[in-house]
Amino acid sequence: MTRSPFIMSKNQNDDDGDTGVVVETRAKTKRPPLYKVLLLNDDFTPMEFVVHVLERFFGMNHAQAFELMLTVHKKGVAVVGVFSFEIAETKVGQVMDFARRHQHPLQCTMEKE
Ligand code: TYC
Repeated sequence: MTRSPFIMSKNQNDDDGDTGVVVETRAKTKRPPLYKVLLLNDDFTPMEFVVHVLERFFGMNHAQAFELMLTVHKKGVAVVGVFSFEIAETKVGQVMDFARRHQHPLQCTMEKE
């Protein structure tokens, strides 16, 4: 008798060595880690310079940039964006380089989220 996938006779027990459990597998595609870019307060960098940095490198409008600058000024530090490692590293480098060229002590760092 043929082993129909639909009809199993009394004598057929489907004893093909497996347990008949269907295991659904999903490819494990891990999302890449994200990094927070942080801006630190200091007593010397002019407020308008920080606002300009946030507009120029983080795509904020003037109102958003001013508000976030004030948050850093009052709280000491704030997250200004969350990016992949490469983008975060680039942003930090751009800010640090821009601040250094203008002789301001502004500090920008990144940390894994
Ligand atoms: N505290 C600075 C001042 O009073 C302004 C400032 C804000 C500096 C944010 C750095 O990340 C900073 N001029």
